[in-house]
Amino acid sequence: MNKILVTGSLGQIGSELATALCKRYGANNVIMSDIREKRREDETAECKCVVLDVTNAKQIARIVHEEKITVIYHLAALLSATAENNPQLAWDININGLYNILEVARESNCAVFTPSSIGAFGLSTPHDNTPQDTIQRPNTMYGVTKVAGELLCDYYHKRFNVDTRGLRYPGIISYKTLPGGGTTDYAVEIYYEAIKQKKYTCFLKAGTYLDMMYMPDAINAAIDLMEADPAKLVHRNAFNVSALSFDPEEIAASIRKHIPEFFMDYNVDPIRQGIADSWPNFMDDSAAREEWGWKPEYNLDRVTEEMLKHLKEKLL
Ligand code: AKB
Repeated sequence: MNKILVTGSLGQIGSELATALCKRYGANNVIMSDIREKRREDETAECKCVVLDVTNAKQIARIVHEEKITVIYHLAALLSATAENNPQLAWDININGLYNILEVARESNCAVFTPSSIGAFGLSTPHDNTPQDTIQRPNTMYGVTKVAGELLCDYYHKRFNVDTRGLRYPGIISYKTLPGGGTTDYAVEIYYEAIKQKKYTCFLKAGTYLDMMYMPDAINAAIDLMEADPAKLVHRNAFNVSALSFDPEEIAASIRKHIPEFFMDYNVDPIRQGIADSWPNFMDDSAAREEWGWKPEYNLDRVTEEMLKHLKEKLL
């Protein structure tokens, strides 16, 4: 049985992924880790939870060794808007942190899952039906770290035979843990504000189409990829995975099917708008479908229904 370490496990994806891994493989076989200790009431852990700074190579090696880790889901990273505000820290966490994880994986023979992002693309990338293999010239530090991360993971696989795998995640929507510092965060905030105030001021402008995905699809994608037959994987570290593509007007219209009085206006944030404009409208994910059977389950109206239902229970 594999022993799994999740880094960044108090973050938006890490927290729900850790819970799903505990369910699938048993809580005794999963270790959650994050740079901070659990502190909020809703931060529950079924499994052991340790403090781990991914920029500290010795600390990672000690935990991997002591816990006899065989698989690492490496979720610790800064998101796009935060990374743009602090590019030096973004490089340190997103690149040096990944390098430390890959080195430990090489020495201890661990498999590694690393999320890349739609942020790995840039203005010169085709925006519609963005191909799996295409131009990647991002103009953000986040994008630079994501492209470099994809290449580093490919390198560790080819050069050292480390079993590295990864996905280019779109914006992830969930009602459990809030995202922090991303450009796609509006697609989560809008549901919170729809429940709390029946109105929302959007920081991206109408017509800004971006790939998005509901959390259960994002979790299944990571686990399915890690369980996939390695012989079938051509694009190991950077699979495009698409599920939804919408602009702020379309998500607002979906919410109005349940809250007809919901009102949205705009106060565009130039930094995040600039980032969003450089990202795909929707990606071609046929490689993921062909190589390991990727198939999302949630469309926008189903996501809206679930988000509003769960947030009502949580917030009212
Ligand atoms: C962000 O907005 O930074 C992330 C991402 C798409 O990588 N959600």
